[in-house]
Amino acid sequence: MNIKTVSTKPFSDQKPGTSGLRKAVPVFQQPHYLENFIQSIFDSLPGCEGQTLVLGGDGRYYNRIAIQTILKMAAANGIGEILVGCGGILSTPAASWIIRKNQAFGGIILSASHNPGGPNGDLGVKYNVTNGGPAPEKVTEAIYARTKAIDSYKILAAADVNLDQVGSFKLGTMSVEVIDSVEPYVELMESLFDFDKIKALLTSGNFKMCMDSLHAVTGPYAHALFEQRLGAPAGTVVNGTPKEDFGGGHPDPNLVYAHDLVEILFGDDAPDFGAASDGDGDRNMVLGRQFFVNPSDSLAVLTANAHLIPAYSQGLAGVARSMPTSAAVDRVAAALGIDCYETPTGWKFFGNLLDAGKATLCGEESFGTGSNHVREKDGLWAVLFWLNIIAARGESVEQIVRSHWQKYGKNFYSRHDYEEVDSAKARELIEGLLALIPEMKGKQFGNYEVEYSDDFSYTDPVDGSVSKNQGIRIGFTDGSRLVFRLSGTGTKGATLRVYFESYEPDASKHDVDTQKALAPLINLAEEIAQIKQFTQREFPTVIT
Ligand code: G16
Repeated sequence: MNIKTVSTKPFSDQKPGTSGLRKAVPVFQQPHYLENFIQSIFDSLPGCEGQTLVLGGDGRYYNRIAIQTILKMAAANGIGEILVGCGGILSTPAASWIIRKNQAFGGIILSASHNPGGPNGDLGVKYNVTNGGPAPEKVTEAIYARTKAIDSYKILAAADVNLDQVGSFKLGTMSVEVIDSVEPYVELMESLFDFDKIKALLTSGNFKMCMDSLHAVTGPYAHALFEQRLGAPAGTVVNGTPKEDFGGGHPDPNLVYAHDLVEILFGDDAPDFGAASDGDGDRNMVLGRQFFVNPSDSLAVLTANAHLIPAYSQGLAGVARSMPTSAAVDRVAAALGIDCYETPTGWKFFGNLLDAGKATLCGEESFGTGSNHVREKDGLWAVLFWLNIIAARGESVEQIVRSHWQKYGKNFYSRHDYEEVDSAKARELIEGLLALIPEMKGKQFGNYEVEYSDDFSYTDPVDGSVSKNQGIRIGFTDGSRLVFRLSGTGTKGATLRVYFESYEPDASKHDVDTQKALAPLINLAEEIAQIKQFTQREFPTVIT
């Protein structure tokens, strides 16, 4: 074996964010940049020699090149076997499943999720642990510490592996299994949902759906599931061929970036159901005919209807949501008599709760929902969950959500994103709010009286680890709240996220436009945080 040891110097900016290391492609293309981070992962994994790792990504630009480098470095670092998705493709939930199914040591996922791709787009590298979920903070901190001290990396001098054919190869002494990227995931989905019922719905002739894969990784999975396995007509999946630059689009399933789908669902002769997923397939947006389902509501509706799904018909152990996610699911959990956990933003925080059997379903306001079937959020799983509910209840998306609000009340909820703002100014805004926290309690702003204000801190109920500085909360005595935090996934400047929530039990008021219902809180956020001044923006980039 021809293993080369290459001298290198640390880069100072390799701290993993909310979900792995995300940077612009040209940053990753700097000599040694990718290699340093990968070697730091291997150096932080005691006992990885001889073990099996899973490798794949969302197919974005540089995916293939990075995979070849990682394979050669894995071989040089004594990894026993790598399972890699055919074409280098694995959606994030599929990668999580492959790790679990094969009891692998862990996996490396190449994705920058919903961030744009292409030569000037973004790339990301994330390490997932044995449970199939994103590495917890203690692991990412160890990797980061290593990136600051690294002085060399190891790589095998060898030819590239043919990734486009399922089969077994050798790279030095390491085995490389190129596996079918889609089939194991389809089998998993079939084991969870009532495919016969969903198939009857999709082939009834009375129900039309549109799945927009946004030229990203879910295309092959969605074709296999909806059109091939569940009988939906060809053309149900649109933008279903993954492209390295996502067709120039922004693969983020929200009302702004998935506007083509929104136009279809809000247009004439709209389908009954629409859904979109993101770059790596872990997010979902669900739409009914002329009806948008807020992700926080989606989690609440899935929880309230889980008894209709074969995999969850025996009941849920508990549910979990990230702190900024609305409390809609809390009300369902209370009615079901199950625990509801509030974690910081980042799917990694759900891992312990799922492993310990404390939570069965998890969800986030950022278009993420999932369950204990894998340890990542799962976009197509959520779409199938909705289809299964619709098939079982025989009602439209809108009817299901409206009757949910009628029963539990409605949490009016919105998130305003200010993208690519000056990092120093964004930090100043946050510092200003932190300084206000001690004097907030009891303060009166018009009709609003502050009940509490803090910088959210989380103590993991399973391992006792503490995660501080997870977002500023200002809660009012009427139950409404404001949350401010800086995104941990952006790569250009800073992204400020402001979250608004209020509760309305009276069904006769549920039709009010969300932005109107939240206007007093939106104005209050401006008054308290001076968002326009710090961001130099009159309006948010994205309103969800
Ligand atoms: C990641 C995390 C999610 C988080 C989201 C947004 O998702 O896994 O838990 O909610 O980022 O995080 P932030 O608000 O810090 O930008 P994804 O889909 O980008 O991997």
